[in-house]
Amino acid sequence: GTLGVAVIGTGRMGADHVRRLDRAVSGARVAAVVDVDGERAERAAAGIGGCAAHTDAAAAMDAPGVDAVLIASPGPAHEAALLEAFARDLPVLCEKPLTPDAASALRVLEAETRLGHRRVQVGFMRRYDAEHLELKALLDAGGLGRALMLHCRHRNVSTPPGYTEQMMINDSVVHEIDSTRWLLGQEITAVTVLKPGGAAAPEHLPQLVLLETAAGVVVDVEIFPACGFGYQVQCEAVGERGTARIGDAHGLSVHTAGRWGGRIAQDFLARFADAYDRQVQCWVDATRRGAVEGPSAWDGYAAAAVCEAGVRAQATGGRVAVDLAARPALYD
Ligand code: NAD
Ligand code: ISE
Repeated sequence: GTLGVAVIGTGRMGADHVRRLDRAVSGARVAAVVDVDGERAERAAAGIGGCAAHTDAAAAMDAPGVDAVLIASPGPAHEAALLEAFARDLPVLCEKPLTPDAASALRVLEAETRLGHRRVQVGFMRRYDAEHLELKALLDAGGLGRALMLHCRHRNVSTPPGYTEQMMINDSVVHEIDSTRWLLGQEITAVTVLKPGGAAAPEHLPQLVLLETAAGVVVDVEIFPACGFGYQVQCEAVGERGTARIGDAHGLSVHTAGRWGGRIAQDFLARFADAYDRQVQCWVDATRRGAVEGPSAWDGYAAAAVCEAGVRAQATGGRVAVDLAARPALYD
């Protein structure tokens, strides 16, 4: 039957997922919404038949017709919601980051391991983006020979309120950390962060994050959280026999009056709209088959462990080795 989903957190991302489940995705319905801000939850539920608004996640998970949970609250609230879902053995799509630090991510991993089966898909939506999928297929087929480097750029127009320097790693570069692990099929072993100087607050200026992988691939990431002009996610892979890049301008390009140009997306909701749709549709389809696919709690934990090294590298200026627990057999 139709999958009844409780959406936890109805802010920017959660409200977009509510709309997506209600209108874009097949086989699912929004059965309940939750927000600590009750009025926001009411607004999200308005106009969706049979959708109840809650301020408490546990109550929403116990509501009639709820078969699965989509967590879109802020990262620090994810662990509690995940453990509530595990207690009811409900399947979960959890927005990234799984949790904001490695110790809490490991607790989630251990709780899922105790259940004995996978329940969580983590919202690393780039794995569902057409360009990223094409690059991965090329690398997997050996089209560039052995991969040696990735050059990545991650630029946002502006920072949301409360965005901190650490969030450059935990909230933003966590996407490159996941796409590096996924594109290359390797763990990340060390992180270094270089900061160009300037007068503005550090969280508005770009930083360069260097990742090293188990097989010696070097990855550089420019994270520029408040570049002012647009949303850009670019990646160029360099292999022994060539290069391939994704994330250049899409869409209409106009040449007139001695100039040429086109549009730049202003945010992730526009740039990754198709990827979010595909991500949620794949989650709904797998869940209805009784399967759990996509980025796992292990991927969420591994990313958190790299982020933790990254935040230490940011603070100390040194190269920090990643400390990764052994991978439970559940995630082989
Ligand atoms: P937001 O601040 O716009 O919304 C968060 C909402 O959660 C708010 O309405 C807040 O009131 C509510 N909330 C806070 N604590 C809660 C709790 N304990 N239970 C229920 N609701 C609670 O934030 P956002 O930008 O929508 O981010 C939400 C999540 O989505 C984060 O994990 C973020 O990292 C992730 N995100 C992912 C992407 C992506 O590209 N995949 C993009 C943006 C955000
Ligand atoms: C945000 O939380 C996201 O996940 C976006 O994809 C990313 O571009 C942005 O920097 C984050 O703050």
